[in-house]
Amino acid sequence: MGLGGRNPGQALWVIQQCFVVAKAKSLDSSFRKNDDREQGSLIWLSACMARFQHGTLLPRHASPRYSRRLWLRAKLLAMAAQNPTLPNPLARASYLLAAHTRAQLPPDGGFEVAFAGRSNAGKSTALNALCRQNALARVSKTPGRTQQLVFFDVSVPSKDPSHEVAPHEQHYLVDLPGYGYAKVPKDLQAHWQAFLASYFHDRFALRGLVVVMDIRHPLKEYDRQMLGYAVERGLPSHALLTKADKLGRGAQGNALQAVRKELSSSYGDTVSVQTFSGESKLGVDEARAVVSGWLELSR
Ligand SMILES: Nc1nc2c(ncn2[C@@H]2O[C@H](COP(=O)(O)OP(=O)(O)OP(=O)(O)O)[C@@H](O)[C@H]2O)c(=O)[nH]1
Ligand SMILES: [Mg+2]
Repeated sequence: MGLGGRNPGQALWVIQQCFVVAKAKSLDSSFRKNDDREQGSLIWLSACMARFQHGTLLPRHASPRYSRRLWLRAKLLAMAAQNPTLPNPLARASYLLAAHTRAQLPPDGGFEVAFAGRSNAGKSTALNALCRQNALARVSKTPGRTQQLVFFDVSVPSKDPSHEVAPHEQHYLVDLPGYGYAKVPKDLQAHWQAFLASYFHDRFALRGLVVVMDIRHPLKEYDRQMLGYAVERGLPSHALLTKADKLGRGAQGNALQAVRKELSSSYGDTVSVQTFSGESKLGVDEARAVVSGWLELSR
């Protein structure tokens, strides 16, 4: 029994719905990691569709169980097509520039959210996950990969393409160089520290700070220093306890509780915290909502 045996008209409709999803997704160059499997299913379903039209939807030996699995998968994908996920205003992020000195910073006046954290903590990975892009920020196993303040543009495009977005309407995500990597030469470390301190001190556009910490080693000295900068100037901060996929559920919960307690005793309620994983995508929607809220972006 093939799909056609169930109800050919309905089966064709379901598969056509899958095509709609496939087409919409292929327009979006950035697939979520989890979507790769879905894309595989869609390619497979496309092949089925072609065979459906030629009256040979499934091989003759296809078992009822196999047919049913195909049917269910098609139905789920069609349901997904009817319930599109929430819009992601960060998905349009594109690389703008990398600044090594103050003079290289883009004009100050719009909205910015900075991502800070120890070297190798997972800042660039978190940024990519929020923007649902795999290769926006450079990720590396080798610590010290991000060596400047890297700006990504998430501004709402101007309605009139001949007009540039005004400086006060510009929206950026900023990937900061990781701190605490011993192999970075001393003078470069001193340069970053001074540059970051001045950036935090008087960057008007800065609306929020995300501090990315490995869930297994949270709240080290430099993390506290960063949070201190933010609290000093009344900037809201959000801590991402990342690489949560490396711990079991219970250990994740314990780590979250412990960090929450420490943050509230040191900084009151100005610093929020959540568990996160760039690998399993745990907590991505929650973090994206915080960042988009600070940037006042809803579309
Ligand atoms: N398992 C797991 N690995 C992660 C996660 N996030 C990042 N990694 C890995 O950790 C390493 C460092 O990630 P990056 O995103 O480059 O870290 P970074 O903080 O930007 O590092 P620097 O730019 O060097 O400061 C890479 O090998 C990532 O694949 C996560 O949530 N889970
Ligand atoms: Mg990085």
